[in-house]
Amino acid sequence: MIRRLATIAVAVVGGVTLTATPAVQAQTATQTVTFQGRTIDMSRVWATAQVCSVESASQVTCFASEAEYRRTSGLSRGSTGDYRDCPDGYGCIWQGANFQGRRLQFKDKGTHSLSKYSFRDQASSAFNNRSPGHGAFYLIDQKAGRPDPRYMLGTWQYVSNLAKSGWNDRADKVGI
Ligand SMILES: [Ca+2]
Repeated sequence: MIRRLATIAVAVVGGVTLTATPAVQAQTATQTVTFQGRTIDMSRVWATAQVCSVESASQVTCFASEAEYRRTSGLSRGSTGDYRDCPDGYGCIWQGANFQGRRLQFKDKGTHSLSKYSFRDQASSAFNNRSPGHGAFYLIDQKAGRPDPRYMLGTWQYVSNLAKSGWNDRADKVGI
């Protein structure tokens, strides 16, 4: 009889644990974005998106291709396939070196957590396409218990391969 009670108790604990799991996941910082006319969770978007543009915390739009981004945004010039794809007024990071792969770009002032955009420890090249007076674009490596190292890109500065300075797949936040 004692053994049977113990079995029931374990089963109840197991049930509670399973029920609690989705609630814990929901507390993870997420960002909703507009992608192909729908509002979806940022963590799901990179499966098919190529460019995500952060205009503000509440306005993030993603595009399936560079061509779609340029057409939708009314940019007259076609893609160059390099750092110049980063539009005027934005700080951009790319998943690959030489400005290849997925691009995430920021316009509004402040510090932005890259984990919100599923881009933490992913940036391999970057460009600060902001005119003088707008200030620097920073890549920030978050450290516990000591100051966060920063990689600064001045106005119109680009880096084709962050590995050369030890910053490949390292940025946790960006500052703009
Ligand atoms: Ca990091």
